[in-house]
Amino acid sequence: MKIEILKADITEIHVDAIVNAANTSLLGGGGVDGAIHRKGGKVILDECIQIRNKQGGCKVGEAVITTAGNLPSKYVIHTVGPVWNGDKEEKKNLLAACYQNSLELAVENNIKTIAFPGISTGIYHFPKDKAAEIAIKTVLNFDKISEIEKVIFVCFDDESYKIYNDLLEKIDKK
Ligand code: AR6
Repeated sequence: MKIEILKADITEIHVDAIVNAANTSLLGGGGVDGAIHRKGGKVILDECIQIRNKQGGCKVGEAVITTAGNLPSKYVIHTVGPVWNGDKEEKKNLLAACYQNSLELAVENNIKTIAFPGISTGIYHFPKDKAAEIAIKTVLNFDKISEIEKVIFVCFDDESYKIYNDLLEKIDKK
């Protein structure tokens, strides 16, 4: 498995699946969620509504999958990150669960290349450095990671891009 760090808009990435930082309603919102629904078109929302009707949305830490409409990827994996407040240890575990469950869904759907945004690091205020550490650790420790060919961490700002690069450099040197 290869790890790549990009400073980019995730809606423009050509991979099997991009991950969306959604909310429990699955009905869209702001941030990366808004961008994905806007560019992907109505197909994504329609499939999200079908999932809602079946299982009542998506819980924090869990993930669901839809096709990707007009986006260059084949699928969108929607996961719901935790809001950074209250019990911080619990929130860290829930963020790890987002990455873990997204990867599980990827393997189940034969997805070989996947791009993650910084789940919870926008409107949900999870500290960017802690979130990046959890993201990288969870990916590297995923038991079926050999079934994935490439994981891209998509950073939207310079600060996140530097955090991911610094962390990966540290790991390389170990
Ligand atoms: N491509 C890549 N990354 C992006 C993009 C983009 N187009 N747009 C934003 N980011 P956020 P959250 C980054 O707020 O914190 C929504 O309303 C952004 O800089 O999108 O998990 C949902 O419906 C940040 O680093 O998601 C939920 O209600 C990261 O993506 C709520 O926001 C996540 O920021 C979820 O909040």
